[in-house]
Amino acid sequence: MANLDYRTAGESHGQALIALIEGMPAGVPIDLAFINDELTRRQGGYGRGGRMKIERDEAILLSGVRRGVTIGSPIAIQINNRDFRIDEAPPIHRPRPGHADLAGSLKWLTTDCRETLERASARETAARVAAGVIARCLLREFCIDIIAYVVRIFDVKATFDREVDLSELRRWRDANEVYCPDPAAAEQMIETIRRAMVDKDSLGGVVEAQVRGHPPGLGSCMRWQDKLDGRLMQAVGSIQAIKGVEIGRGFGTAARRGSQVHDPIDYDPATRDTPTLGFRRRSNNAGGLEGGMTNGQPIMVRAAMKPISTVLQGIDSVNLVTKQSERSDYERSDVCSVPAASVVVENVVAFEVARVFLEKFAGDTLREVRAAYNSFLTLARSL
Ligand code: EPS
Repeated sequence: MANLDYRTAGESHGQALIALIEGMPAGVPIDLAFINDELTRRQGGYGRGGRMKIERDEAILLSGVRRGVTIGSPIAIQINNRDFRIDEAPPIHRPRPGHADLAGSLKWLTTDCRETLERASARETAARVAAGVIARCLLREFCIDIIAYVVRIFDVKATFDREVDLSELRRWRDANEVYCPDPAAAEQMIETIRRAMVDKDSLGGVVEAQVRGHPPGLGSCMRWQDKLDGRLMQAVGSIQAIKGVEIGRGFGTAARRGSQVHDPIDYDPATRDTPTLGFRRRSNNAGGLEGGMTNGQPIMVRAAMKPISTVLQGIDSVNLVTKQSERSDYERSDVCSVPAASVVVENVVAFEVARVFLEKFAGDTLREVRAAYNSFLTLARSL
């Protein structure tokens, strides 16, 4: 059986986006409404521009699912672009600093940045979200839950209790347009984005994801390629406009002594029957990952997003045809898409967790995966 994996295809103004997911066992119920809700959330968030008024992202399940349940074959999902005009869209000759425009034009030997930007565009993340939700349909069967939310936009930082139930955290997050669990910070974030809009500028921020309910031992320290922390960094770091990824306390650990960083271990027999197997940590600076493997604590991932590179006021650039100095091109853009990026991070993290979950508990059918999972927990509890 194929390892769980996915690919995406599609251009920003092409006919459609495609997600192709392979290696999903048979027997997993697929929740189409869940996919579409996440696609809608990804389109939202305060600070989005004109394009999102055009699009209505909706997943069309082309294959791999029969009567709402996977049958083990590749799952293809199509999301149509309403703004389909790739052949008519004008050439772009003045690369936007920060975008893929210049590097791509040099790479593909063209003076038309559109050849590159059509694929480099964050439009592609709709397909990643769809794939991530498919993975979550499997994780749900094992009560593994994932959330991501916005913790910072520009200089506004959120303060809230990260350890509350995910349902509560989700309720806080979904109560405002910037997907931030702190309502006071959310208001300031909205005002900050509004001011950037007036100034014809753009803003970045920080997103945080948490995974809970998973067992220890996902990922491996045996081959560097299998370390889950490294895989999460690659998956999250490859999301458009992400410039930094931290696990747990991340860069903050460098400024503390070891005794203040490493999370002391306790054993509580009362929680032995949960997926943590009874082991508890007094803190979670490791972000749930040690040696590239889950240790049973929540996985914590943070991602820094740069300000969007298409800015209304333009940035000094060079016309690739004339080689004269000019301001960068502008058609339309978002001012801030950190809230949308949080939806992408949430689902991209989910896919990586499902991937390592199936590596450990592989099976052609959900029943076999469940049996492998239960058998592992039984053996681990009998240590
Ligand atoms: C993007 C530019 C904008 C964004 C787009 C990402 O698109 P357009 O050039 O059509 O106005 O709206 O994001 C999406 C379309 C999306 O679905 O998130 C870019 O250059 O990266």
